[in-house]
Amino acid sequence: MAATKIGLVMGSNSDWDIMQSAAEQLEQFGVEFESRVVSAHRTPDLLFDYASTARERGLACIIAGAGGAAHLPGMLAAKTTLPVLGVPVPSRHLKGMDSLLSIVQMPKGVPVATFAIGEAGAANAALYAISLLALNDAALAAKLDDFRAAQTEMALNMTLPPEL
Ligand code: RP5
Repeated sequence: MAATKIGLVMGSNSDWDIMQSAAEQLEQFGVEFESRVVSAHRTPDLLFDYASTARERGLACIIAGAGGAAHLPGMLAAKTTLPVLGVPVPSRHLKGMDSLLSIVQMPKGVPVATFAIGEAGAANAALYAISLLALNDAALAAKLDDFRAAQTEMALNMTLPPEL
């Protein structure tokens, strides 16, 4: 049977402000997920264990948010062949450009799908994870269609201030 649960991890609880956008999106679609702090440099043993058991524990993919020298998604991808979706969390000094480049510049052979810096990236990573599950779930695919249709409807109904 296809795995239906998403792993949502982040390097610190300070990432939650951003990563809760992913959690909210998954909740909105009724997708099961587990969330926890897993740090590449503070809890490397946990990281290895988390990634190497992810498939047998029934995860379909892992969304990983990290900031700064954001090696968490890449290290997870090194220890599992499940899809790893990396979210660059904005950092204090470099505004997340460091996180983005750390996550996106994986050497050939160990892929990490990289999303936008910040909340949009977190939400889109969740939507992408949902679209992976929807490959084997027609009801979830229909929910994605409805979600897109609602966005279209909203944009079509947008109004602007009257011209001067
Ligand atoms: C990374 O370091 C985390 O992903 C976080 O974005 C950043 C700062 O962590 P804290 O010092 O706030 O715990 O590991």
